[in-house]
Amino acid sequence: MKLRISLLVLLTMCLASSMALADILQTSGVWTSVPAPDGSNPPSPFWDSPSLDGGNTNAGYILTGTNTSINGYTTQDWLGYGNSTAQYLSAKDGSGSPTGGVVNNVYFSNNLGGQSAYLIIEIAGYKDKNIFGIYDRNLPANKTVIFDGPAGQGAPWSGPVPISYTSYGFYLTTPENITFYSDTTNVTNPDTNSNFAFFRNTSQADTFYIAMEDLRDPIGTENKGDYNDMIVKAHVVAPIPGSLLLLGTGLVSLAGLGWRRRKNG
Ligand SMILES: [Ca+2]
Ligand SMILES: [Ca+2]
Ligand SMILES: [Ca+2]
Repeated sequence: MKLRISLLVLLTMCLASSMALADILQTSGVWTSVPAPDGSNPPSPFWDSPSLDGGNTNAGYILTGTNTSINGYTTQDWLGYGNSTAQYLSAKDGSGSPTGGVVNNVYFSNNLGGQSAYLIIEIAGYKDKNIFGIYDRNLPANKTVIFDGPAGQGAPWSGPVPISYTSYGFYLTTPENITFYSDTTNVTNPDTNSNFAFFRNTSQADTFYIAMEDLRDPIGTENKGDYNDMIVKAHVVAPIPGSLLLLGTGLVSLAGLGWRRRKNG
C-alpha cells in the first residue's frame, strides 16, 4: 500500500511538472478588457484606429467578430468578446491602471515546451512579402521564420522554438527592409512604438493573438496603425510530448526500485 501511495505522489509530481512547461509571458503591460471597437481617431486603445482598408476593419473588429465580413473574410469572435473573456495588453500608468497605450516590451521565457501558430488573416499591400517569426531576445540576429511572404490565411506552423533561445520575442520584416520587434529593449526598432498588439481569450490557456502593423508610426489617418496587416494565433505550449511521458515513467520506476532496495537492504 505504501509503495502505491509513493508512486501516485511521484506520478502526480511528474504530471504537474510537465504541465508547467508553458512558456512564460514577460511584459510590463497589463491585461485589460477589450472595449467595443469604434475606429475613431485618435485611437483608444491604440489598436482601435481607422484603417486605410475601409471602415470598421482594424484588428479589434476582426478578433471580436463585431464586423462580420471584412475583405471577403467572415470574422469570428476569437477572443470570446461576447462572453467577456476578451483582453489586450495595455500600457499602465504609475498606479498600475491601463492607459490604452502601446506596450513595447513583450517576450516569452522559453520553457522548452512545444509551440504552434496559425495565420488568421493578412489585410495589407505587403501581405505577400511580410515575414513573421521569433527571435532570440539575447541575440536578436538569431531568427526563426514562422510565416514567410507566400504564407497566407490559414497557414499553420508548429515549433519548437530553438533550445538556445532562453527567451524569445516576435518580429515582422517588411519589403521596406525594416524589422519591427515585440520587445524593443535590446534592439534598434524603426519605431518608437511597438508594431505588435497582444490579445487573449481568458478561456484559452497559453494562447495569444498577435496583431501586427507593418508601417511606421504615424500612418496618416491610420494613426498608429490598424494592426490587421497580419494577425496570428499563437499557442506557446503543446500537449505533453511522448519523450517527457517516458521520462516521467522512468523516474517513477527508478523511485520504485529505490524504495524496494531500501526495504530489502
Ligand atoms: Ca503572407
Ligand atoms: Ca496597417
Ligand atoms: Ca491593413
